[in-house]
Amino acid sequence: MLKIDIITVFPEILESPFSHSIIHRALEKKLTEIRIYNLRDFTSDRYKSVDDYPYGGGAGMVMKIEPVYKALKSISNGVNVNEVIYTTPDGEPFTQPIANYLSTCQHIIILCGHYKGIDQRIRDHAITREISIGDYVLSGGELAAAVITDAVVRLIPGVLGDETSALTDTFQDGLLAPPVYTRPANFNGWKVPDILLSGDQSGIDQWRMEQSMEKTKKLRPDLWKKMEDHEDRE
Ligand code: 6GU
Repeated sequence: MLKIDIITVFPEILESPFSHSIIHRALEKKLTEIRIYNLRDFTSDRYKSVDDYPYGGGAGMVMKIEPVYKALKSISNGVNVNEVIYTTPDGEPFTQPIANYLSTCQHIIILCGHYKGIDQRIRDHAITREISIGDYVLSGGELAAAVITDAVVRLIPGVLGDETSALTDTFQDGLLAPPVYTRPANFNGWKVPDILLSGDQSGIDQWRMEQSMEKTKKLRPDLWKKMEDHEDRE
């Protein structure tokens, strides 16, 4: 079972994201375990300080080594940890293949970045993977950790009701998902495409594939090109 340990200076931010819907149910069904650790609990000075001024001067504070080191040591406690992830805007862009891989792990730790970042020596010696969730800056790594955890947990077998539904996600086959519709078939003249009402399953499958391809070409030419290049190589 995948265990996810998250180290943060703002544990409250991470309460709600895992308390609802699919992730909440995964926790209830014990398909995964998520633990939130407060970095301040691993300080040893009376001010519980987790940050300090940067060597060489400059604006902003830097996350100190000792509390992070102590937290990592206490959490891993000799057991095998697959990845120690640090969330940071200068990390590797998070993608569906990374989520797929992480969902196959036994134990991951996510350290939420804060302030101007963390002492580089932790990155050099204790972090195995640095992940960004996009090219914009968040005020802290907590929301990124929540995004990563959500994307990973929903892929764990048994978490989604319909076992096949993660396979039809946008990105899972390199294409955007086709449009979906539900009742009524006609809302004030806004109509559901006839093919979906036809009962012709192979026609429907073909329509969905065409829609996926058209959408991808139009909205994400970068993804489309990647898929064409990939097919050329095979
Ligand atoms: Cl992982 N952290 C922060 N602070 N900002 C981000 C990010 C992470 N990913 C994109 N922006």
